[in-house]
Amino acid sequence: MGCGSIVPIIGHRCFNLVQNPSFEAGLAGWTATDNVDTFGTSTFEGTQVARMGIDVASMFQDIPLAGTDCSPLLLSFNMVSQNQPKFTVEVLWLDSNHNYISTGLRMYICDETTNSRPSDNSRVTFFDITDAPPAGAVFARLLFSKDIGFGESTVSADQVILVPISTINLVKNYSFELGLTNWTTTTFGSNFDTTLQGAASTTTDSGGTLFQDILIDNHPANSSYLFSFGVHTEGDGALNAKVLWLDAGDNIIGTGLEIDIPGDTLALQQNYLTYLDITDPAALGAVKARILFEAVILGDGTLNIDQVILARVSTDNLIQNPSFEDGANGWTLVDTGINAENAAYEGQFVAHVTFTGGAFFQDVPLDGAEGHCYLLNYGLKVLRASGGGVSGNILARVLWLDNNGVEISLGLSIFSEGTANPGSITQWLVFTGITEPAPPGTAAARIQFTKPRSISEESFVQIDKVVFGRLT
Ligand SMILES: [Ca+2]
Ligand SMILES: [Ca+2]
Repeated sequence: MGCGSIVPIIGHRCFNLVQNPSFEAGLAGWTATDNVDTFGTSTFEGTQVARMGIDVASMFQDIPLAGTDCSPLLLSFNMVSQNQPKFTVEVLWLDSNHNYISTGLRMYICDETTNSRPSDNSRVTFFDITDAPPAGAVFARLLFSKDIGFGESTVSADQVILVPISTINLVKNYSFELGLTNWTTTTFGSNFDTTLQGAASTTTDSGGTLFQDILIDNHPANSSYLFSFGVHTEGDGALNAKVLWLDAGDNIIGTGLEIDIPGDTLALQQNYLTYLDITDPAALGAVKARILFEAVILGDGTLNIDQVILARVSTDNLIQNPSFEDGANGWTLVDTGINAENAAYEGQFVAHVTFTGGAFFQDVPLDGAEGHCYLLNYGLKVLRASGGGVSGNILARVLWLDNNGVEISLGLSIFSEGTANPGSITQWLVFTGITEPAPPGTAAARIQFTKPRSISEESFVQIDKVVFGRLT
């Protein structure tokens, strides 16, 4: 029994397949944890993270594929390190006896990629997609492995997600491991130094455009696509990323999404910042999706892009006014402001909650939601005044509502710890969660964020660019 054969019906498993994904139960569910412990400092989600020590360290979990339709799997996790040595993350396909069949995914994270810069908050959220499980695959082994390090060498991982998605990554040479093969540009070059994943990225010190056209004419009309990438700058660089729809004559006939990233945002991040978004449905007659990056460099600066993902999903982003560029439109605000910011996660505006606490939410009507799971993704920024103590927490929740607006049950709860850098330099943290399947009678999802009162009057929390949609 396995992929490619008839498997017993056990119900559709569209939710996060990882057991104990945020290490709230210590290392329960994780096997063969070598030199791994859980810690309550540097938490990203909830109260604990897995921390791998100075020597070699590894941990894995074998995840049954039953009920996943043998779809490819979207992988996400967050890391922060001290003196990070070489690090690999693998998804291996196993047979029913847990014997290796083939490799679904292997990420290589170069030394120091996830080091805390300058303090405790420059964390990196990674995304990747496996290939389709081969015939006979019964388990996916998710394996994290750390090389021996030097000094205070620790790697902390949190909020691990492995979830079915409709297709593999459709981008060719998506991580620039072959330089600019399959990409079109006159101003971007190859880079083998500052990478997010693998041994190479692409870089520009003069700005300009970089694009790749991807055939989508074999997909259902009006499909939506998940789009993700990582971007890093030194000096002053801004980036605009788009997915455009092209007809058979390569004419642009529509825009699927646009992500506008201010230079100040990237300058303050001091590391790769990742983005995940979902396009509008493809325009009628669309034959290709064009991924287009437009970089602007002012003065001395370099900008790197790595790990570009485009995969078909089952809905568009269902959030109205997801990046607060249209003010409060679509949202209900309780003691929450919409602030103009030079360093928004996306665009110019963010939702801002002060130290006194506050909340905001949006009810998203859903059609035929029963049995389906949804992805939630957002950017979070926390300012914690020096000596202000842990004060940047925010609770993100998805609640299922019936057609009278009455709460049926909880679909997802993310406790964003927001381990903020004390002082004025703050980075964006990228959170992702997958809901449970929506229960019978679900007519809407309430996406809500609630921040308790903080101790320090200087602290605040900002949320920007909220994504909510179905992967399968
Ligand atoms: Ca790469
Ligand atoms: Ca925004």
